[in-house]
Amino acid sequence: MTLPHLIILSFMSLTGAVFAQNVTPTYANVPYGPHSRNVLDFWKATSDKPTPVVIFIHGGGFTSGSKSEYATESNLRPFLNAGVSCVAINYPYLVSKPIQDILRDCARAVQFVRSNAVTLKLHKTKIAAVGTSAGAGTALWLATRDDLANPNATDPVLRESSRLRCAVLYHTQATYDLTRWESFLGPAKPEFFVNATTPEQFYHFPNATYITTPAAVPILRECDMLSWISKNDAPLFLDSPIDVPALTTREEWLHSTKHARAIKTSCSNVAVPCTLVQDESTPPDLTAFFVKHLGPDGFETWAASLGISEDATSDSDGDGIQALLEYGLGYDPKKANTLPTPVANGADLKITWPKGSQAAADTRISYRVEVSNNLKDWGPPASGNLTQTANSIELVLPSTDSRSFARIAVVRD
Ligand SMILES: [Ca+2]
Ligand SMILES: [Ca+2]
Repeated sequence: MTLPHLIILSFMSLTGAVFAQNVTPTYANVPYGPHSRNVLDFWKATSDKPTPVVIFIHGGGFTSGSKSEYATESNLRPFLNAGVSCVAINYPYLVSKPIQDILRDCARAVQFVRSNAVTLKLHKTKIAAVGTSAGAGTALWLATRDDLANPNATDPVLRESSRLRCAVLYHTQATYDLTRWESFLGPAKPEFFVNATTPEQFYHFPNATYITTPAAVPILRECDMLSWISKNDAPLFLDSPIDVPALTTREEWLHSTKHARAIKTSCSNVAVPCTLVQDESTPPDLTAFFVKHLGPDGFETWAASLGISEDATSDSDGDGIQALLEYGLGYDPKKANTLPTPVANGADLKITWPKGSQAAADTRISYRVEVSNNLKDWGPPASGNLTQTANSIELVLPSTDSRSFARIAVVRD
């Protein structure tokens, strides 16, 4: 998969002043919800396999903007040529819904795309988002918020995951808990609020002081992406070129690099990969970012070379060992294998798992060994009992330890 560098939308394009050739969608104005702006356009990449998909989320302060801004040849063609399908969404403006509901609508768009993965031949786990300004903040919220999937929902769309594989944010805001902005932007100035949306308009609060009441707390928390950032969230790529130390205009206040740095700090606290263009000495490669997260990984390349399903849980030889584990242990996914069993090691037991050579060299693969005394409660073995080498994992089960059951999982990040 190769992707030329994504064209960064200029602020001009946010005003709709775009005169570029558009790509006709495969499906246009598909409703993903009941509101008139719950519609999306879909462009299918040509492929005989399920494709990754990028969802574009427009900016405009939640008061303007359109999915059509992303329909251009220059934006879409690099993705489509690289075998990545594209979606651009509209979502309701603040005039009809508060921010907390708009964000949910955008999550529904992700869930809707995922619910149609089979029909549209999309890779269910390779859904990325790209957003500008308000769309970037929304993509950040989608990338970081706990999964909204509700397995008990009567609506099948809401049973789907709302999570993203990765997200690219241009001119993003750090959080839609507006009470936190001063903490990373410094004191606000009156000129920042000329023609601004008020907090009452933003959250649909009944009055100006409601934001300071306990009733507002859960709503502010729901909209606070900085607080949603946690371990294992999707990797982020940020580009926020308004890098001025002292903010003087509303534009700078809304799109300052300080927003991106607040995100980056929160990400680094919990080891979420976050690249900020403005803080890199050499320009980071956006194409490499997409290829890393949306392109075939080591397991998929291995599965494709052997002609088996790229579904990690598949078991093409019916030996009860799922494909990802076969990859991790270097087993043949087309021939029945048996898992290692413990052998005597003095008074102790010892179990040795092999590592597949491809998996052992795959930086996205790790091995998780757990032990148990009842096959119900599992936890890590005592340090010192586990030895990993380049081609095997050896676990000692001491006779003095009641935990005599062991299991291994192959983890793909
Ligand atoms: Ca999170
Ligand atoms: Ca096998």
